Amino acid sequence: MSKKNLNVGIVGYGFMGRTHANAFRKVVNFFDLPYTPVLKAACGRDEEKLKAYCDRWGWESSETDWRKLIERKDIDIIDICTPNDSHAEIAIAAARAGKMVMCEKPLSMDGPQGEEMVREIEKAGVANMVWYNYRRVPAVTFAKQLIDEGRLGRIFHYRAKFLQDWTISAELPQGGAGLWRLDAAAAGSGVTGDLLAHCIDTALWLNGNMDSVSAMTETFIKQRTHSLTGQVQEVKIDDACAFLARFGNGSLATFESTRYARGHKALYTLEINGENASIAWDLHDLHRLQYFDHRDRGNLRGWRSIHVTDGDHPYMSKWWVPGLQIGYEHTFVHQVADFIEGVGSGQFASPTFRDALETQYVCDAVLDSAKTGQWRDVKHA
Ligand code: SOE
Repeated sequence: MSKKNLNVGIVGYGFMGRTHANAFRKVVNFFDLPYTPVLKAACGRDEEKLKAYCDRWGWESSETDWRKLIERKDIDIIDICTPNDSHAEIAIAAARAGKMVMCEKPLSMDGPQGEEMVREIEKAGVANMVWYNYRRVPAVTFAKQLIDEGRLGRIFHYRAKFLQDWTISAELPQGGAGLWRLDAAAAGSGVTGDLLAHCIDTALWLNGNMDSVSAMTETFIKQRTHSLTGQVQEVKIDDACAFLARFGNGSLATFESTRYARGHKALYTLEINGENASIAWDLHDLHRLQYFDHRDRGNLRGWRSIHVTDGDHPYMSKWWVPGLQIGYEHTFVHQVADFIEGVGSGQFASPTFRDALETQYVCDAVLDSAKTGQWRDVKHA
């Protein structure tokens, strides 16, 4: 490891490649960290696009083969921003080479593949993390603090949704840049692994382990042209998924995700109802946490809309002045900050690969339940 610097080698330059590069660049301007991330090298197959990406974001060098990137002695962290079907191969090779690994969500194509990744990363003993960024929206982190303080009391209900509408057109192809999310061979699953995985990660973090699930899924458009082959092929992903869940703490939950909710672009909402208090959060109003406390004096009781922008709110003392809000991109900055703090302290920040495997197990149980029409128990990592 170069002194005081952590040299990052990123694989992939799409949407996530941009969010991560932005976070690696900005983090030291706002956070005092034990190491400084350096944008050392970016890797991708298309040389022209790679060059444009490096020029725009300031990556010092480039590689067109991720194996070469991993072999490089001057790289400390491998950051994986590729489609889901390549996470395992890259992460395992990186771990074996002694690199720290940051991996885009979901961890893997399924639970068994995730288990192999956890085995390898833990054997290598390297720092590791999966980019479930919504945990690090200050309002969501604040919700976690309120729950951990016991303010909600016994939890009865957890409710989450992630709604989009970008795949309604039957003309939209599957496969290739961006659209690999519609191709089961590259994505593993549809909304379950792509969107519900976010909801599940947050839920496990806020509300503990899930015991069992009962799910239904649907694929509304059965065939789409594949961008890479030009052939009309069967669509094998789930376009929509809804499931019921029982948590270990006795609470009941409902989860829903779809890419067919006309009018919704990225509506992630969650609500938790406890004996004493409830909280609600909405990605479209991400800097606010809604809070209701039954212990307030009766005639003053009501939902408070807390503007999570004060210096004593999570992460906010690092940014501007109270009242000025931050947004989506900052969740990635927080993730880098926590990762680097974890490297410094030796206490790896969550979600580690092992934490993310738990989400994978829930996804597996959900998909299996939808296929069999049966309740399924969730395996635990
Ligand atoms: C899909 O449209 C997507 O980009 C997901 O892949 C991301 O994880 C989510 O944060 C936003 O939506």
